[in-house]
Amino acid sequence: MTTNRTFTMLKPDAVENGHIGAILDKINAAGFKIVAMKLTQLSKRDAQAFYAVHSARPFYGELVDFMSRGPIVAAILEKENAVEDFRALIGATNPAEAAEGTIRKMFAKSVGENAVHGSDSDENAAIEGAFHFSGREVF
Ligand code: ABT
Ligand code: MG
Repeated sequence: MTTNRTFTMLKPDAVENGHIGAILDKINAAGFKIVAMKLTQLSKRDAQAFYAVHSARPFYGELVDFMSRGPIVAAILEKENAVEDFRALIGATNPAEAAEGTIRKMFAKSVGENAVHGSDSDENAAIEGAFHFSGREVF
C-alpha cells in the first residue's frame, strides 16, 4: 500500500554531531515535505515504549539509554510512498551495510547509534506521529 506520510527522528548522535542541517537537506532533496517538526527529548520511559518490541533483546538497555540521552528532531514527512521511500533514503539499520549515498552511510557510525529513524509501516507512522504532535502542530 502507498501512503503519503512517515515519521522520522534525527537521533541524539546526529544532533550531538551537528548533522541536523545536512540531514534535512538530504530529506528535502529527496522530495519529502516537512509537515511537522520539533526539537524534543525522549524520556527513558518514552524510549522504552518506543522500542518495546526489542525489550527481550540484549541491546535494549543501551538502546533506551542512547535514545533518551539528548535532544532529537522529530518530524512528520509527506511524499508519495513515504514509508518505503524514506527507509530507502536512510539505508540499512547497520551503517556498515548501508548503500552509498544513504543518510546512515553518510552520518551514522554504528548499528547502535544510527543517526535516523524511519517508521516501518503506515500504521506505525501514524502512531509515532501522533505520539509527538497534536493536530495543530501538523500542517
Ligand atoms: P529504527 O529506525 O531505530 O527503528 O531502526 P531500524 O528500524 O532500521 O532497525 P530496528 B531493527 O528497528 O532497530 C531498532 C534499534 O535497535 C538498534 N539495534 C538493532 C542494535 O543496537 N543492535 C542490533 O543488533 C539491532 C538489530 C538499532 C536501532 N536503533 N538505533 N539507533
Ligand atoms: Mg525500527
